[in-house]
Amino acid sequence: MSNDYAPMWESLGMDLKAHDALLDVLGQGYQDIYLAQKNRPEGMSYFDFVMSEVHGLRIKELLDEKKQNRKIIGSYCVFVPEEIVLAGGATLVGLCSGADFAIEDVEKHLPRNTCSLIKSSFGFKLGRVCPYLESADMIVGENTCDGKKKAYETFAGMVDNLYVMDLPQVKSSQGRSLLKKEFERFKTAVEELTGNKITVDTLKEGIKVVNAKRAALHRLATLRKADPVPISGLDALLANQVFFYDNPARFTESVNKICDELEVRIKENQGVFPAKTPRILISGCPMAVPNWKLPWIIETSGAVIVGEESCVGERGTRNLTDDSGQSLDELMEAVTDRYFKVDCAIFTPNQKRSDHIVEMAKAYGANGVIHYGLQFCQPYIMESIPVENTLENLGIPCMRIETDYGMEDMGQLKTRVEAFIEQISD
Ligand code: BJ8
Repeated sequence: MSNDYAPMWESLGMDLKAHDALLDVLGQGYQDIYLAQKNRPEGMSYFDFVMSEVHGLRIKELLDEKKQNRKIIGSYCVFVPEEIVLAGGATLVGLCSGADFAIEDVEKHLPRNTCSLIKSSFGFKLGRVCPYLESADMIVGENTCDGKKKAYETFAGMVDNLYVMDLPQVKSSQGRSLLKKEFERFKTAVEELTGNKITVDTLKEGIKVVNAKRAALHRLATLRKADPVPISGLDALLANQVFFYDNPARFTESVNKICDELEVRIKENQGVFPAKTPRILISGCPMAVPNWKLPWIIETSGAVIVGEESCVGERGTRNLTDDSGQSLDELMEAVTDRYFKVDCAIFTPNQKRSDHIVEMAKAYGANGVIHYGLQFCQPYIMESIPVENTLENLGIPCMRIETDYGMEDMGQLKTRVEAFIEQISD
């Protein structure tokens, strides 16, 4: 990334030295993991460019938007409705939580046994290395797992623009009505922040834009059902990660362009790995940029990932929002309906998630499922046992992995993954 961005980062109050160190590690990781892959679709060069400019050009674009009086809203969870943000004339960005940073400082504020994702969100703030966080006019936290809920209480003392959204934990009518009320409250907060009144037309337009992004990812997902698979799991994961950062219209266009290319590949029986390569479905905790550890291990151990049952994946993008409502209330109901279907492990009971995992394993022809749990993430780790039982009862092999963002367990993970791949290849 060009050094010309240094004044921009400085203006955001970032720690340039620490940020340089982060970019060096990121750049090297990207080189070793992404650029070292073979047979990548040409369209992925767009995502290579996005990643090379993720703290540069994209931040400049956001700051240019701010100069035009457009507000930037940062979020840590797929429950924050982008439809409402866009309808209010603001831009939503995902906040980085995929790498360890400033761990010693973080552990002054959080217990050691906190999941890596939460620790990372603190590390990026304490280390002053995330330009998205520093550009945001509003940061939205949510009451999901206990870890996040309590962490936001501390986080509120580190930033002056934290907005916390309450979320239900049960899919009951009371739960749905809480979600609707919280979305109404969020709509008002967005209107107050931007000074723009959300109307039927702006909300319809917001829904259209976000649906188009999701539909492009649905198209990409469907193409991964082919054998040989036309795109690696790593590349598909990257598209799902960039979903949270990029300009929505440009993102949709770029994903659709890749899909056009993949359709040709499928017609020509061209794959990124040979036909009959063992196929894996990943399920579990979200993988935020630059958390590529497990997919990289899997795809360098003789298997290909064909789907992600994850918030950075199908759990996050599965359903579209109905845009046929004629009044604001009807549209808000539709937004609520759409998000109420997200089957995060914080819900109890959460049978739908197991059902979705089974559905996905079948639809994508997975030979096995790897359940990915971040250490100390109670909701997903607790749920991984019934998920494994459900899958095994149906004859779908499943392996449960618990890990963090550190690299110390790479060797051990690789050995386990290789053994699992051998088991499902028979
Ligand atoms: S809707 S998955 S994005 S909350 S890994 S912080 S659950 S202890 S991230 Fe999530 Fe929204 Fe749910 Fe999706 Fe807690 Fe677990 Fe850490 Fe987690």
